[in-house]
Amino acid sequence: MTMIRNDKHQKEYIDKRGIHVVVGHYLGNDLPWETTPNITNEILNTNGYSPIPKAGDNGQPVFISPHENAKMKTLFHINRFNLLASDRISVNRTIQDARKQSCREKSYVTSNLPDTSVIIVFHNEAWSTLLRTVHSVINRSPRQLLREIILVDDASERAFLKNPLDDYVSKLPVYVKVIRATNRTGLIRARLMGAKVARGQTLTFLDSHCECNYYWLEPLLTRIAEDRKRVACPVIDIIHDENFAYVRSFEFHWGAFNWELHFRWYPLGEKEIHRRQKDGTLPFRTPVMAGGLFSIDRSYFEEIGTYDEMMDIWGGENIELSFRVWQCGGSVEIVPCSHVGHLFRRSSPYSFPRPGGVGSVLYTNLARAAEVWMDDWKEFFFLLNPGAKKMRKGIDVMERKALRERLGCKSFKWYLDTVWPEHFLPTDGRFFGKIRNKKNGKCFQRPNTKGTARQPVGKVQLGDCVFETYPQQYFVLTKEGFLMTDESICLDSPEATADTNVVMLACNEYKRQKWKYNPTDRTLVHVKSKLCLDLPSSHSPDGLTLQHCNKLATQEWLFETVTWKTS
Ligand code: LR7
Ligand code: MN
Repeated sequence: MTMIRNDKHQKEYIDKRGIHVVVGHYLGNDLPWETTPNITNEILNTNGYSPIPKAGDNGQPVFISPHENAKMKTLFHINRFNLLASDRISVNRTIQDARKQSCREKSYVTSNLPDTSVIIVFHNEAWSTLLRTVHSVINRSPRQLLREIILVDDASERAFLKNPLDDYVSKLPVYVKVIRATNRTGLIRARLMGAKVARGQTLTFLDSHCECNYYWLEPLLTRIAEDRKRVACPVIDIIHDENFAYVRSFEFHWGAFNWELHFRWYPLGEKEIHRRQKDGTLPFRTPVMAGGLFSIDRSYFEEIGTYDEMMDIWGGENIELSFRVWQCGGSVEIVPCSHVGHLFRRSSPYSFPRPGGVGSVLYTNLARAAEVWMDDWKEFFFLLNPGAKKMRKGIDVMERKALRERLGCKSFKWYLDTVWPEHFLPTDGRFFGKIRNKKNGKCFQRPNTKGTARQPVGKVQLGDCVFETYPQQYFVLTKEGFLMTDESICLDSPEATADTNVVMLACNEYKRQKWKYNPTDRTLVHVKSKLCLDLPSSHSPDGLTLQHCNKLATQEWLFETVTWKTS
């Protein structure tokens, strides 16, 4: 079985001390959980919910004592989170109000807002996490705005998710409808089943392991009331997979993607930060939504073509919906006064019961999104992702292309230029390719990603140039002089003095990251220090350095274009 890294979710940033911090991540794998020892059907079908008074209250972590370690570890495998801890926390637990002061001062007139149907799809979710999601919605939403909760069971196998669930929700003070897929259909089609029966003016989607914070719903619906073509997402806080602590997340990140079309969080662009300095409660646009948590006007959802029904199981639908909404005249935004916690896991607990497993499912979904929405850039995606290219022949996206036509949507170039000008994809005015040193013939190579940090931050190495497609050695040089590569990292010189190392760091649009390539003498000059990029030195031997310009071959760089467009 092939292992693919599907590192989808993470938030990370360089803090004031220059330390790289990862605050949430998701490392999917396709290890069959069946190989996990000692999980009997009896354990799987037992609802172990047995809350201990005050455990986890106020979003505090719950720790399991060492003598229960073995039990904890066994149960951890079932959902890939600490089920024993979750089962000890009340489904009605309190959490800390994660809003900042300026948000708390806002008031909302609920009578002016549209109501919503909350749609939660699940496959083999634990009782405690699923019901904690439901109760957090009920406890922290104004009753007038909560039309109903729709639970869509995507062919779960657990006994407690059948009749016991129906009985339990029938006694809740809010109307909760449970509908079921007879066969595993995947989260995208399961959400469509929910949307079909929903009656609210808006739809609000949540994953089945969330905790809604205080006043989470009003700010989202306010944005839609003002403009029905807005898709509103909350700030996603972190519920810790090991101890269920509710951890407030950063508001200064937006969602986008990397060269593999995997969702990524990146620090907000400079313009957006600037605009928000006056008022930190202002919603900000996001090029892509995370996917699981958002509100949308119900009729607008239908108008723009709901989801691509041919997308299976998991993945890609958030990219597709985001491209579609932006390119077809709507907007996707993050509303900083709305916070919802989501349980982040490091791997996926469920099977992908399809030929080819997670890889072919995800790549097919991504190939569909690319084929319909990315114009020229789909060729870039397929060039760099042979796994997706393999799926390309087998997909039929005629209907989705017709939808794009019918809606008169804008180009992907418009999307990049307007919605995500900070992007690191090649474009017409940019160099894209390999950078080779004249003296030793070696190529620029981005730092290896090691450990938990996903953005490949570190000193820049040279490697033997690879002739085949090799994204590690591909770089973009923008007209403005930023030398960037995948994952939004840029060539930077923290010291900006002679004989110090250059590094790849999160792109930040500051002068320290600007370079000027001089095609006549082939130097790459650091704009701020006027120093030249050079090979490692005895003083700084671990990577490329800045040195006084000396016209030697070690300071000559050959830019070799890689063609990515067919036309
Ligand atoms: O076959 C399936 N059927 C389902 O009903 C597979 C999953 N599901 C359910 C599942 O029970 C859960 O409620 O679908 C939901 C999402 O699945 P997760 O929680 O395993 O996925 P995730 O949290 O890794 O998923 C993120 O990416 C997905 C891509 O398809 C979806 O867009 C998820 O909604 C999305 N989750 C979030 O955006 C939460 C915040 C993460 C961040 C940042
Ligand atoms: Mn999830």
